[in-house]
Amino acid sequence: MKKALITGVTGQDGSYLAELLVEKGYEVHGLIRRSSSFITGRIDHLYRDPHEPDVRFFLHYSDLTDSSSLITWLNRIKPDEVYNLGAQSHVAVSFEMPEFTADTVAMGTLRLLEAIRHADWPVRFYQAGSSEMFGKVAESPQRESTPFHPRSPYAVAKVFAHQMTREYRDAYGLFAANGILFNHESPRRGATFVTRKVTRGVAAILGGKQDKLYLGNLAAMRDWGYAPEYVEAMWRILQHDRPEDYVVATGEMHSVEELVAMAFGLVGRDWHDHVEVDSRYLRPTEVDELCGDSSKIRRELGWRPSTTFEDLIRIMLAADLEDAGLSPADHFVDLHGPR
Ligand code: NAP
Ligand code: G4F
Repeated sequence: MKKALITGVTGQDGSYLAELLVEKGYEVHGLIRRSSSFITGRIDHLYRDPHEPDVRFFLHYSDLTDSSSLITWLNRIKPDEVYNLGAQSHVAVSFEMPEFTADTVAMGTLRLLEAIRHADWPVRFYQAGSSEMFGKVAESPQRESTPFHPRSPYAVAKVFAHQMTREYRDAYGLFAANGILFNHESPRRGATFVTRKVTRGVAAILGGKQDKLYLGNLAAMRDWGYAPEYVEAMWRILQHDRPEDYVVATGEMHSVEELVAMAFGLVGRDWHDHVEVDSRYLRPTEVDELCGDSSKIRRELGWRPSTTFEDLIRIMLAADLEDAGLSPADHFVDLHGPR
């Protein structure tokens, strides 16, 4: 039985990755932070499922800012694979908390790499890199060789983590690989990222809980995919016979305005009646557009996305409508008309 260690297991990707690895028969260990409230909502079903007594899923307290606990758990668990997904992952927040963001994202990765460097068994390491590293893009679509031009403290810290992962691979021969993942979303997406903010907002408006949705830059363009498919890419990257870096993306780009029009359109509403721009959500420096070229991972590892932009918004909106006590069947309209 293979063992995996996941940082950031309570987050969107950590929860889907833990599910995937448990399904594949791994013994899965997740590191969680101490909090005064419950933070395991996305993974409770794995931890507690009484119908799956064979599920090997364990949680341990740690923090990417705390070397000693990282070293302790690495050496106690002796994982075959380490997935470093932990991060202060909100770009806008990183402008307000640059030091904590760098400590978690940049130094946290280095702490983990140092711990692995001293391990006396073979460990495969996955680093959760981001398309934000391309920032003010030098070419479009972006691929593995596109130069980085980060535009936020978060992105600068991710570039450090990416380059440090490459350095440990080259200098010490570690099996250390970078995924460069473009935006990926799901019903488990944090509520303050734009896709989820919009789908939750639509559900709240239909439920009569609010009338307006306040957003920032509607012109920004992103390449949005479906998170469960992206964690499959992470796993494939670590199963390859050599450590490499891969762009993971759909290759399709949409604006925030298109996202908003789609979400309101799916329930027969005109977004102009509900959306207002609030300058508080604008960023000091913005990434105007991101679109990924994932031909390397498609060619070498056989990974490809299958969920379309419309289906992604439908999946998220249906989940948020249900959460709000509304039936998706009663509210969705057929955007395409009779076929
Ligand atoms: P997320 O939902 O925000 O989850 C982040 C995770 O990191 C949470 O489990 C969080 O724990 C944990 N964390 C935060 N600070 C930490 C610290 N100091 N020590 C240890 N853990 C800490 O993010 P996600 O969307 O799943 O993304 C996973 C990773 O992929 C992140 O590294 C992110 O930067 C990167 N990424 C994401 C995307 C995307 O579109 N989703 C794209 C490219 C790269 P708490 O629950 O305790 O807060
Ligand atoms: O949903 P977002 O906050 O995601 P962003 O900044 O692209 O970052 C996400 O994807 C990265 C991968 O490229 C990850 F590395 C990172 O960890 C995170 O998961 O914002 C998307 C776009 C931005 O241009 C933002 O300015 O939407 C724009 N936007 C417009 N109004 C808004 C809002 N973003 C948020 N969060 N909230 C708004 O009201």
